[in-house]
Amino acid sequence: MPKKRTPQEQSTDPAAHQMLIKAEELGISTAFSRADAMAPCNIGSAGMCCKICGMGPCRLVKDGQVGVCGATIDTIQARNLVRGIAAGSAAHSDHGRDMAFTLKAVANGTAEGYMIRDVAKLRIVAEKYDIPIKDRSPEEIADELADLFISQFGQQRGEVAPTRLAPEKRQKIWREQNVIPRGIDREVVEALHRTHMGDDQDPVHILNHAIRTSLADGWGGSMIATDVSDILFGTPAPLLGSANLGVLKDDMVNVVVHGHEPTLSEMIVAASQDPEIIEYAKKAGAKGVNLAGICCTANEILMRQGVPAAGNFLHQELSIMTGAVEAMVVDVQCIMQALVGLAENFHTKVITTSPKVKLKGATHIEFEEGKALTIAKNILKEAIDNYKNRGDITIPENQEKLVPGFSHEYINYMLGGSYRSSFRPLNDAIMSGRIRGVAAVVGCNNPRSQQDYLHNHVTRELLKQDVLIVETGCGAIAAAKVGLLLGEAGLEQVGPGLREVCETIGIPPVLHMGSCVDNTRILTVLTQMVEDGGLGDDISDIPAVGLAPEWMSEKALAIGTYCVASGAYVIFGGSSPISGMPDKMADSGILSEYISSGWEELYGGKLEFEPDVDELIRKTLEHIDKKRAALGLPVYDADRFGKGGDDRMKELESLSLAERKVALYGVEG
Ligand code: NFS
Repeated sequence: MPKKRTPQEQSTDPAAHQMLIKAEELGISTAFSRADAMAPCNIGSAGMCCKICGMGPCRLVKDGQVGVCGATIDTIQARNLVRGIAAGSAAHSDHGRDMAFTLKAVANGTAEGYMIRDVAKLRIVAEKYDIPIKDRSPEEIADELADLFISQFGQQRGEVAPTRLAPEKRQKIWREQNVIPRGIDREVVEALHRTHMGDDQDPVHILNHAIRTSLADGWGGSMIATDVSDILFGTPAPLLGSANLGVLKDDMVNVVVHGHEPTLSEMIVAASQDPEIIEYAKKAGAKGVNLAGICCTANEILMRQGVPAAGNFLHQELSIMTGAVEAMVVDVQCIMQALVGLAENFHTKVITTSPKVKLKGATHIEFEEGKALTIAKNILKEAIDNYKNRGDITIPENQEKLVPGFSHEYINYMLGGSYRSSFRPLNDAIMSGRIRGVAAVVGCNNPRSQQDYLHNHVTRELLKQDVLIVETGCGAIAAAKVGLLLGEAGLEQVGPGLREVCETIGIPPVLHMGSCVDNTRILTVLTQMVEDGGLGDDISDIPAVGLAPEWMSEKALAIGTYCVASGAYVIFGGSSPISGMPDKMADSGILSEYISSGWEELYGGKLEFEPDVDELIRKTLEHIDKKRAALGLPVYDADRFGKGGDDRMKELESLSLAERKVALYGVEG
């Protein structure tokens, strides 16, 4: 029987503790308690089960055992993995497709309430794809760009267009390995075809297609999603936000938007400020409508509008547990089926909005971009009408401020200003050793580990080692909840070199770069770091690592794989979906080894699953130092810069000029 954990063991977040105690008192199950009650199947979780045909499922647990068709363990694991990557790529890319359709509708004036908010970005993106911009209206440019993006999904031959934005050397590697995606949908379909019974059975060949499929996501669908979102809703720049359940209000109608696509949630933000809606809410006895986000929808509207985040993935049920949520509005992805049953214990209405996602028992108000504003207002009116049904509420006080909004464009501007925008100052700081390297700490919550612990522990430990951190997804919200996304507030936790850089530029040591599709911003940053010089000529040369300590979704597998294909070392925490090996099998460990050192040989990046968090941190630092050495950079020395930044300045101020020279340069006179 698996162990039942205490709330403190289930989460590091005090707001979650309060809600988990309430759940226990009311006898309501949550993902936390269900994870405790159900141990994962140790055969399936390790990838030792094949259920792709009706002759099985086959479980390969004995030495030398094969499936009914003769399939070996490595083939089965490769097939399972590529199917997960295909599902993840499909989810991100379908999101990108819908964004491209919205761009087309906006260009043609058929999308109610939408506009092109960032014309500058529209022109920059269009130029990257050789779309003429001179003497053309934003709508004309957007129309052609939308057509180009839409065509990438159904393209049959050639190369998916965004791949040409990668560093030259990277593109050459992809061409040599024949992994450039031909069309976004084509690669997902082919992944399913190849893994149908009796098709591709060479694990290395299957995994080659895993790379191609993931690239269709990172340098395809996801990149399109991010660029179109910025064009339509604005490229993020820093602003002040807040995070955790304390953002819910006891005297307002609370509407939680949850899921992934910004199209509807942005319109709900606009509708919530409409005088007609505010008046409607007041008539219902509330002060107004209070919006809050969960999961990546939270990140989308937090990055651009400063709308507070009620929490990350594992907070979706907990927000309803407050009793203060009139409606939870969901679109696609990461939505737990348990929400409807849970909401029945309270007054919360769960409203589904996507033609692709329905939950039995939920209210369905289907979103159409042609009537977006009207639909958004109708949804809010449903929520307001529900305010009178509110019973007892318990809103935890916990909330923390944060500064999100670090788009690639803003980081570029912040490092060099309008006229000299560049990543060179960042490269210089890495070259001098003030910054040891960069780590992306991204991805989900997983109720099998203590909520937020791995994200924040890894982040804090790396900051002490002068590693600059960029974050997206639920990881970013985890950091936000403990104040790591604030400038000064986070700085006492970081090493002296990094601290000095952060103080000089005026940034937090942890940069929130957006939702999970916005991991493509990280690809763009890495590409520009290569182009700005000093750190080699490909992404694989940069001292950088990607980490997903609490991963659980197939989208995370897709992201991890496209980062590897782009040249990054990627480490996942928790369990590996391909770890299982029957005792003493002849080719034991072949697959784990292949996605690590095998892929490293081909792409310079590697994928590993590391359950031990200390080991994960050690490997991260080791890799950063290995890349520094390969570039001929000075060995990282924590004491080289002594005390950093403002601390150091205060010390120096108290010295005479001569003493200062000695202190600074080690020279007398
Ligand atoms: Ni990413 Fe966003 Fe969160 Fe994981 Fe789900 S919300 S797309 S998949 S759980 S980080």
